[in-house]
Amino acid sequence: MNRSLLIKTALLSSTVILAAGCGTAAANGSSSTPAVSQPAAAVATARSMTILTGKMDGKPGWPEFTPSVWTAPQGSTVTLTIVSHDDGTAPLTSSSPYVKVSGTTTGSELVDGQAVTTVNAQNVAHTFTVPGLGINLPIPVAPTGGTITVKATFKLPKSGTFNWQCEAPCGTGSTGWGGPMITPGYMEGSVNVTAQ
Ligand SMILES: [Cu+2]
Repeated sequence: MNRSLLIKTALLSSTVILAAGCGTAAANGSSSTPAVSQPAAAVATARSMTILTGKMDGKPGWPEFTPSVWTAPQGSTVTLTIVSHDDGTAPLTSSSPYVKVSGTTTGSELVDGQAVTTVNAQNVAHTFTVPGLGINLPIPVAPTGGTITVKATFKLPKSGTFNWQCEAPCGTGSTGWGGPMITPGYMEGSVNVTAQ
């Protein structure tokens, strides 16, 4: 067996152990290496949010994330999927920190399956930004009449209520910072991380 095949086999074995949830290296019988202890609460959790346009939610000019509040347990690793229907841009400046992905386990996010670390400032429609968790996910503009999907994985090491905010000026008023930008349930909400 060549080296890369060995590594593949080892990876497969550990995947099986993780999937089973209760396996050990000894039970697997394929290795004499001591079992690496997994963090007790390394629970994989999936969450999803949808971004509706104001037209869709019945309040023109007021796009919204729904649900705007979700809960996950402390210690979990969350894969968040955000499906956006919004084909309107809310450009940032290219020097804005919010064009960059941060806080994810890979350092990137998947946009329609493609890993990116930044989104072109002119192409940003929204962001999902959680300062208390160091998370920023820029959401690109969706194709007209279609959707764009942003997927990212991050850890939730501490419990508490963490507010999120869209940092792209997608709201009302001359600056785009009014209306939905300052109203919970639209471009603001929270992530509630429950203590284990
Ligand atoms: Cu927004």
